[in-house]
Amino acid sequence: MEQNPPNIGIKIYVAGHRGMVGSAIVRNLKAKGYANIVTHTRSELDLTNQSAVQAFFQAERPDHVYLAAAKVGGIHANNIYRGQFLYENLMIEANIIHAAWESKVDKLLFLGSSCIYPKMAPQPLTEESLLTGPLEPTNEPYAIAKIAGIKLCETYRDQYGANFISAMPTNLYGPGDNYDLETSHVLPALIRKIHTAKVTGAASVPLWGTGSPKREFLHVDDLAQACVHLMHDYDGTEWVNVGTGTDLSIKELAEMICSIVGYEGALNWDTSKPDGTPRKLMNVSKINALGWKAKIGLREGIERVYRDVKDTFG
Ligand code: GFB
Repeated sequence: MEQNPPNIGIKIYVAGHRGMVGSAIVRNLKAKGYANIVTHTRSELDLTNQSAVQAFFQAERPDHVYLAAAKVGGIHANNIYRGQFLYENLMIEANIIHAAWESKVDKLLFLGSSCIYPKMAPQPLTEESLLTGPLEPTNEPYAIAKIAGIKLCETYRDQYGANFISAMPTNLYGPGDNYDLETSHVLPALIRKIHTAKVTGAASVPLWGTGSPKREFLHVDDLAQACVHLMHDYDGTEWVNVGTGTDLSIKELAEMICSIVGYEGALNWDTSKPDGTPRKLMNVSKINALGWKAKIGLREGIERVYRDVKDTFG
C-alpha cells in the first residue's frame, strides 16, 4: 500500500514508453488515474542527443521521470553489440539524469539490472555486493553502463540534493517482450522455440548452454507496480533490488514451458553457446520491508504471455 501518492495532476515523463518496462509503467500509472503522462518516440526525441534531451526537459519540465529507456537484449545481443550497449546506455542515462537535474525535476527513478552485481557474488544478491568483484564478461558493457547510471543518481543526490533513486530488477518478461531468437532474453526465446517445435512436430528443440544456470523471473506488471511504489514512497540513496526471491534452472524453466505449451519432445543443449552467470537470485528483503511483494507466479505469468503471443509466431 502506498503511503504518499502524489497529486494525480503531476506531469510524468516515461522514457522508453514503447519498451516492455516503460509500457508497463504507463499502464500502471494510467490505471491509478495519472493522466498527465508525457511520452516521445525515438524519431521524435533521440535520447542519445544531449541538446535534444536538454531542449525537451526545458520545454516540458516534468515533475517525475521514470528512466526506462535503454538498449537491452539477451546474452547473445549483450555479447555481440558490446560497444553499442555501453555507448547508448551511457548516453541515454547521462543526458536524461543531467537534464532532469537542470530542469529541477522533483523525482527521478532509474532502472538498472541484476547484472550489475559481481559474477561470483554471494547469493541471494544483496544491494551491498555492488563493486565487490569482477562482472560476468558477456554483459560487462551493459552492467558498467547501468552501474554508471546508479552512480549518477547517487552523486547528483550527494552533490546537488536531487531526489533521484534507482531500482534493480531481476530478469523480466511480459507483454511487449522481444521474441527475436538472436537478440531476445531466454524466457521469450524458449516460448517461441518450444511453440515452434510443437507446431512443426519436431522431435527436439535446440537450446543454448548447459541448462544448469539459475535465473529469477519477474512479470513486468509486478515490476511496474514496484517502480511506482518506490517513486511514491522511497527517498533513499541506495538502489533497491526488485525480484520474486525465488529462482529455477534454465532446464527447469524449459520443462515448465514445455508443459504449458504441451510439447513432449527432447531438449537439445548446445554447449558451444555461453551459460553466462551461474546464478543471480535477488535478495528482496529491502523492497519487501518497504511494502512491495511480487504477486504474479511464474507459471501463471508464462501462461498469460503464451496465450497472448502464440498466434503471432506463424
Ligand atoms: O536472458 P538471457 O539471455 O540472459 O539468459 P542472462 C541466458 C541464459 O539462458 C544462458 C540460456 O544460460 C543461456 O545459455 N539459454 C538457453 C538461452 N537457451 C537460450 C536461448 O534460446 N536464448 C537465450 N537468450 N538464452 C541478461 C543480460 O543475462 O540478463 C542482460 O544479458 C540483462 O544484460 C538481463 O542484465 C537481466 O540472464 O544471462
